[in-house]
Amino acid sequence: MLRFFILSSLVAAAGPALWGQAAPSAVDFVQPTATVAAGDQGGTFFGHPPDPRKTRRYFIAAEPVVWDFLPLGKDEVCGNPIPPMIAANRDTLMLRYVQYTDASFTTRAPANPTLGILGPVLRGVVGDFLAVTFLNRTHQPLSMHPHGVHYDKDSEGAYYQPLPGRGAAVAPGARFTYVWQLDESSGPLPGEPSSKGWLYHSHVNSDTESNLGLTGLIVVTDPHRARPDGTPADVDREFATLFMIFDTTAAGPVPPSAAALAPADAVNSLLFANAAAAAKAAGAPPRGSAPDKELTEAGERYAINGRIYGNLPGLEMNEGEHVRWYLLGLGGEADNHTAHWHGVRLLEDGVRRTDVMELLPASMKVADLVADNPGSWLLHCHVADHMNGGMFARFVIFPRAAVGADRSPAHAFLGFPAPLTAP
Ligand SMILES: [Cu+2]
Repeated sequence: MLRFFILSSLVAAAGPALWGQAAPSAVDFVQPTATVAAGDQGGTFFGHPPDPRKTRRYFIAAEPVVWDFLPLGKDEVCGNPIPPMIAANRDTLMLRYVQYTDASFTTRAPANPTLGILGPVLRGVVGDFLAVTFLNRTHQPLSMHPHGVHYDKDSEGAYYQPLPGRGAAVAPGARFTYVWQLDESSGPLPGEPSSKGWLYHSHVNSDTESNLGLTGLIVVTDPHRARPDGTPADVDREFATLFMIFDTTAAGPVPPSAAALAPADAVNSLLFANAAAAAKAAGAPPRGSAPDKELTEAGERYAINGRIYGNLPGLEMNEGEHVRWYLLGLGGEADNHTAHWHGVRLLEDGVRRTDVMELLPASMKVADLVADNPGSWLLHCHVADHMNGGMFARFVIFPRAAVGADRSPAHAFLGFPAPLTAP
């Protein structure tokens, strides 16, 4: 209730003047390619519907969310004092991908808390198609652009000239069904681990949309090394972690008029009235000047899955388990990360033993570990500035004898299952 009141007040305080004074943005360049009036014009793969016996169906909406980078309110791992600018600005308006169980988009699929801000994990084996119906429940054109899979132009989900595909920019309220083939080139080579992780993210204004939280993971498994449900047969548990410095001042486009926004859209409309937009309206300092740097630093969050200072929950496993970790990076030139696990050693992409994985923006790596050392351990970025900024989490290996709440549950794979659509 208090949170709603604060948001309402902020929306009211932003006022119509803010909308009128915003500078034109790159998004003004965008002509949505999928509209409410046209209906869903997707669902095909190079002109034909995919074989339903090989197609896994997903229903993903983009929705606004009030995101807390620090839900515990403190650092229980390293005991750092939380910087006042972060403690005072915990609620951040972001966008995220949310999975639903069917095309009515009424029942949410269970979400995995260890994924944090990451969207739902989409998965299949080589030979499958993923048919992903995307519904845009925000006020700005968005998309889903996949890495690593095979697609035609309409299912590329990226907006640029000339001739953007039909799924390049999905208008507010509209939907589009992307069809992605998990062909041989999207799966692992025989010498690679039995599954690969690929990023997906919105790609109308890619950088801004990643900073708003619109990212996720696709997992493709080698069918010869898979269980019947498509999960890799040689591992017991999966985790995915995105190392990314979020710029929480990332501004969305400005709606045509404040009057066009319904009250129910208050949370969504506040996205357009965030700190960056307010600064612009007030006369923003030139880029690179000291005040601009302060503004940027005030909005930076050195996060793992959108959580900071040890606030990412659920990285728990049991002694003896074979655990697969999908490592992702995104962001800008400061996003050079070195993910370091204490207490365990990992096999990087099947070729190198290490306990540090190097990540650059759009890096996608697989690390396998055997949980052979029970205890509570630190996972952190080894870049000193990033560690100091809160880019760390705790993971736990429960001893073999542990029972009950001290044992990690057996449902251990990422993603809400999407069975093949026809038997
Ligand atoms: Cu880092």
